[in-house]
Amino acid sequence: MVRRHYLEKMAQYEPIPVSSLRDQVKQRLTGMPKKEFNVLVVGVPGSGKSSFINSMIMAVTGTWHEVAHYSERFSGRATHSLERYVMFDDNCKEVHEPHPIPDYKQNVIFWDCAGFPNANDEAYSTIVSLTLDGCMPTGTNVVECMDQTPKQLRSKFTQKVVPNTFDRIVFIYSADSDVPNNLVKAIKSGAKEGHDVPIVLVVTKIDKCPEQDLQQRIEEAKGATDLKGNRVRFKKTSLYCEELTSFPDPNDYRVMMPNEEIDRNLLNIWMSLTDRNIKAKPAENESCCVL
Ligand SMILES: Nc1nc2c(ncn2[C@@H]2O[C@H](COP(=O)(O)OP(=O)(O)O)[C@@H](O)[C@H]2O)c(=O)[nH]1
Ligand SMILES: [Mg+2]
Repeated sequence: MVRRHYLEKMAQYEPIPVSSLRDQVKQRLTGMPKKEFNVLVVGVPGSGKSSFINSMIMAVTGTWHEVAHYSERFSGRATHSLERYVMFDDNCKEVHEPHPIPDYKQNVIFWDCAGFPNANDEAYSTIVSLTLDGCMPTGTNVVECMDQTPKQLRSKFTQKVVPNTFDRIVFIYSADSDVPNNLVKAIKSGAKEGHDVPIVLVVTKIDKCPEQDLQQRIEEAKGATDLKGNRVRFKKTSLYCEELTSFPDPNDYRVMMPNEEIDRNLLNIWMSLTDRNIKAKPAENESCCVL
């Protein structure tokens, strides 16, 4: 009897296959309202923002395409500007291939915005606030804006250039570094100024953090983003990267080897991000299909 209960309980927790989860995400993306769904991705340079954007595409399509430029450390191409990426546009597939999500309306947009660990609170929170207002044009050099006063910034960016509002902020925190508390503060205060955008925390590079430090860093990052105890708006994962997932043959045109665990984490992030019930302030015992 006890054993039967145990087995029933275990069956309840049996994770669904990654392929079913992927189908759910595709359905979710297809069924989204027609208007743009804008996601602002912030984090310090090198935390994995570009890798996150590319990995979120790979988790759904199964193939690697460098949509957002990554590995700036090695190429010397540090992106310090605001970049706009239409997720699953035609760059996510080969020319001769059918689209991996045929009825998807190409309306999910990720914005890659560099943040800085010692961000001067005021300037950076104004930059976040102006971005969320839709007043920062693509390509704006964020570093050059950092030494300006909020007033100067507000008088410089007065025109609304992004027609829709932002729906989510993803804060990328790399587990191999200290929590950039100033940056988190600046993002929170910029997001508050009349926007009320839900913040989702993604802890990356968990492979680079010793196990004994990982939990402490996660708790610190959750504390900073007010997400203690929340499972829906928080996910820890490694991302697709040369160090972990490249094909053994460096000339392999596929570049990255699919990885079930990374895909499961990222597909769950897709489900949380696109959950319509997520409001700016987390409800108590918030739940979503975290599988
Ligand atoms: N080991 C490891 N490396 C990662 C991970 N995520 C990203 N990287 C690497 O970290 C470096 C910086 O990533 P990138 O996406 O360019 O960061 P960004 O500056 O925030 O856009 C690149 O070399 C990535 O390949 C991860 O989870 N594990
Ligand atoms: Mg980048």
